[in-house]
Amino acid sequence: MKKEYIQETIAQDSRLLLRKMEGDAVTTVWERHRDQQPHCGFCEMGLSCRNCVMGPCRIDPFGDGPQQGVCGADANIIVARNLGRMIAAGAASHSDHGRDLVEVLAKVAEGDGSGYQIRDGAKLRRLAAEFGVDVEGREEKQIAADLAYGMQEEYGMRRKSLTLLARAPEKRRRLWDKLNITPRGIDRETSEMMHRTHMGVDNDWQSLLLHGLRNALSDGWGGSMIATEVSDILFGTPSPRPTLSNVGVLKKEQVNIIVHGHNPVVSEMVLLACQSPEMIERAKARGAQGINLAGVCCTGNELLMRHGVAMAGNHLCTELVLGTGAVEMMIVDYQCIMPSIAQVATCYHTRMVSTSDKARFPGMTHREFHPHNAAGLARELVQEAVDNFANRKAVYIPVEPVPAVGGFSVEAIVGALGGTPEPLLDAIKAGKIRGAAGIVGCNNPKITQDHGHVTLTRRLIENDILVVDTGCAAVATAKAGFKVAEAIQYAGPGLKEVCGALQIPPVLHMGSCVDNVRILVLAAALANALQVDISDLPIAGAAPEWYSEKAAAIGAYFVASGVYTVLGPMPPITGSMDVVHLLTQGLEGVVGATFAVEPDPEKAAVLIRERIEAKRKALGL
Ligand code: XCC
Ligand code: SF4
Repeated sequence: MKKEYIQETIAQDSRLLLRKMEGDAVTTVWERHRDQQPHCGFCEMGLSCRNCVMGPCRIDPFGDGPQQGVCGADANIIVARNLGRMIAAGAASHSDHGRDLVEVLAKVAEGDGSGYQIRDGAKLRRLAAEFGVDVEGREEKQIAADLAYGMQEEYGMRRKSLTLLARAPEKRRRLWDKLNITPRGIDRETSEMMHRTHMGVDNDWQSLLLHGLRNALSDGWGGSMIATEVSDILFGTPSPRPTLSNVGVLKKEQVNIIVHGHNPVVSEMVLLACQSPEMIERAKARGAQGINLAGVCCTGNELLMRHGVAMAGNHLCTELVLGTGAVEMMIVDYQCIMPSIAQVATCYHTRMVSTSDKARFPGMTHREFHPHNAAGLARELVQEAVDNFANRKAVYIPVEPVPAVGGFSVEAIVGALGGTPEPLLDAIKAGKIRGAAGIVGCNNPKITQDHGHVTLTRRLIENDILVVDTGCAAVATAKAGFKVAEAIQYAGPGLKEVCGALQIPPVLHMGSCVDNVRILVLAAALANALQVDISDLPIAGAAPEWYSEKAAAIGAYFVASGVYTVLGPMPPITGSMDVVHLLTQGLEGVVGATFAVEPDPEKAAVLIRERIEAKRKALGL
């Protein structure tokens, strides 16, 4: 029997597909979430530990039962250790994605990266200069080789601090040094977190949390930043271009292929294959009008940012898109790919293909991508998708797509402003724009899909706060129609005037999850221009529907960089009020920013507005 349950989604396409798939007797994430109720209270509070085999242990939150694990760890230690491992997993995921890109860059430099190439040579040179690589009079491949080598070193133990930290304001860097949280090596900080959280190592909860910040910074200013920058070098730096969003981007008359995951190394090659005249001919010979590539989740965002490829949906849409019966093939790489989706696909004709040696899924065909075979394999897969068009049965595409504009890299934003951040600063100083907020992160079945993102965004732009967003948040607001120039009608008068003059939307799509570093870079540039610290700026971050360990790492590097960050879902820390107080209050006096937790987006908007106004006042604005 069905229990009383929160509304699943505010997105019309999701709602219609969900009803349809119930009819198809397909189980989705929402049903499985219901089946898990009630969630384990110990785990929800972060009070369970299975870090060793003297346990597993749990702490009684009511004080009647045990207050220590077998080893003697108390609630503070267990909660801090669990959070630390969560951050480590998130940092590892982003950074390993970055590593894969550096490997492709190295292959291209060796002349062995068949099919991949350097598309933004100017950016290659800029990055190389930051890494101290000689660029004068040298060929791109030589520069790329040295840059790739320098980046590989960032991952290990040969640095005292990460190279790209130099982009942060000096005040911030001095603070990190003083707190001893300057990240040294990307893998080093993650590895050290796993070490510290082993039984009998770091048993000071505050010291554990500080290392959590260092570990997160190794992601934000290290692994993720490398991922974004190398993606730009290999695939081009994004610039504004129109696109479409929601499940209506699928085309009844065409072969539909969906890419899902995170690393553009796969999706870029699939895009090239879809554009090949030979494949399009093949599709036509089989009765389709063409080949339509669309994305979901972040690899979709990568393609959207650089090529305007349409976006079929965010995290909680990844099962639903298959319910259209219109998808010939879904090609996945890694991260955020629910292991359920191949099972969903069995009800339709969709072929499911996994491509990464480190990410396999039950029921998917595994076809592994490597630089030397990527172009050929992508063509083979597209050909198989085309041939699968013949197996289509009933198709249900219940909505029309919503237009959007993506592609707002820092370079593009500064370009739109005429080459310097000054006009944006002037608008902020004049109070036309009160400040800016970065809205990021996932969907989570604990929150009505897109409700958090859309409501928070609406309230902020209404109040003249510029919104930049990434990841699944960015897809939510695209589907809601906030990402077109006409959306200034929803903005307050000042924001409306500024965005209207620049002909940009009031909500700027800055990319995928690793692209949250674009927000860091923009914030650092604004702080540097004003000669203040990031924590002095009238800005804030929010993750209204986050679910993933990666989002925990992102939130932590935002806060450690000085950005006040409001989370929707509560992280598993309530078992320790000491930890809760440190993260939501104490950190203000340490790094100049804290977390807040507020699942109601209306109230989250108020928190962010208060923060921004307080920062304006402190700056004398
Ligand atoms: Fe995944 Fe990046 Fe979250 Fe979306 S937002 S659910 S992490 S795809 Ni980053
Ligand atoms: Fe229990 Fe300590 Fe082992 Fe954790 S590390 S399982 S608290 S004995």
